[in-house]
Formats: sequence, C-alpha cells, structure tokens
Amino acid sequence: LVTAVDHVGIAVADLDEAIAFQRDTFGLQVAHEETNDDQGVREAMLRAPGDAAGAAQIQLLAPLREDSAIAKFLDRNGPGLQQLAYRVTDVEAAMAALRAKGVRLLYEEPRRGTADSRINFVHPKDVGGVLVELVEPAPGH
Ligand code: V0V
Repeated sequence: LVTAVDHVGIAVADLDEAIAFQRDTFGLQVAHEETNDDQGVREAMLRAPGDAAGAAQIQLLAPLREDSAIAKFLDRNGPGLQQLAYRVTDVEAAMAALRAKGVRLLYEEPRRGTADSRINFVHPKDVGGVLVELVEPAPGH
C-alpha cells in the first residue's frame, strides 16, 4: 500500500522562527513553502543536504487560524510531532483498502495537500495513536 515515507510533520507556533532553528541547529534547507488555506496552515518542507530525490522530508506546520487543526494541537500539546505521512500511488485505492480493514479516514474524498498532492488522513485512534496522512504526489513530483 505504502511506497515510501513522504514526510513527518511538526507543529510549530512560528514558521519563520522554526525554519531558522532547523537551519541553524541541524543544517536543514527549505525545499518548498506554501500556505494551504483549506488546511489552515503555513508550511515548509525541509530537506537534508545529502538527501536523494524523493527522500522523506520534514514538514513544519504553523497555524493560520485559531480554529485550525494545528492551532488545536498546539493548545493541547505544545509544539512537537503531529503527523506521519505515507506516500501512495493512488490515494482513492489506499482509502478503499484501509476502509476495508475497518480503519476510519477523516475525509470522504481526498483534499488538496502540499504542492498539489492529493491527501487524506487516517484517524489516529485506529492506527496506534499516530495521525497518519496519505499522500498521492501530483504527477511529476
Ligand atoms: C488529536 N489526537 C491525536 C492527534 N490529534 N493523536 C495523535 N496525533 C495527533 N496529531 C487525539 C486526541 O488526543 C484525542 O485523543 C483523539 O485524537 C481525538 O481528538 P479530538 O479532540 O476528537 O479531535 P481533534 O479536534 O483533536 O482533531 C484531531 C484530528 C484533526 C486528527 C481529527 O487534527 C484533523 O482533522 N487532522 C487532519 C488535518 C490536519 O492535521 N491538518 C494539518 C496538517 P483522546 O484525548 O480522546 O485520547 S495539513 C498537511 O499535513 C498538509 C497540507 C500536507 O501534508 O500536504
């Protein structure tokens, strides 16, 4: 079902501060940055200098609004690991396979994720307490 670990997401209060911290502390570089209004986030994808193409990235997620998933996560837990994202080739097929195993998906239909990927999420209570995202990258990514 899963072809690769796509990224690991960290909730942060301030995106620019977190980017600078990861750069100055660990030497990570920004590969991509965008605002996703649907998900209520400002986000950055970070890579390590030695990464091969397609290597797992670190996603920094800062809230755009108080009613967003990231704002709620920060209120409850403070900054920290928020999600694990698995790459799939066909998100609808992955959703169907997981539903058949009795695992709950958060959305009926895929939504738009980073860089025009198609995404859905698995309920953390059904998969060991980890919020799992499914990512079908846009063609050419
Ligand atoms: C909540 N829970 C978590 C969790 N968030 N467990 C593990 N990891 C998390 N991140 C636990 C929580 O402690 C509760 O456990 C239980 O799940 C249900 O919590 P709830 O209060 O009913 O629900 P909420 O309001 O905390 O919402 C949790 C969910 C929400 C997962 C439903 O965060 C959500 O819709 N997430 C999907 C969207 C998202 O995360 N977007 C931001 C990233 P107890 O207390 O009952 O034991 S956007 C993104 O990744 C993009 C754009 C991308 O990658 O392309």
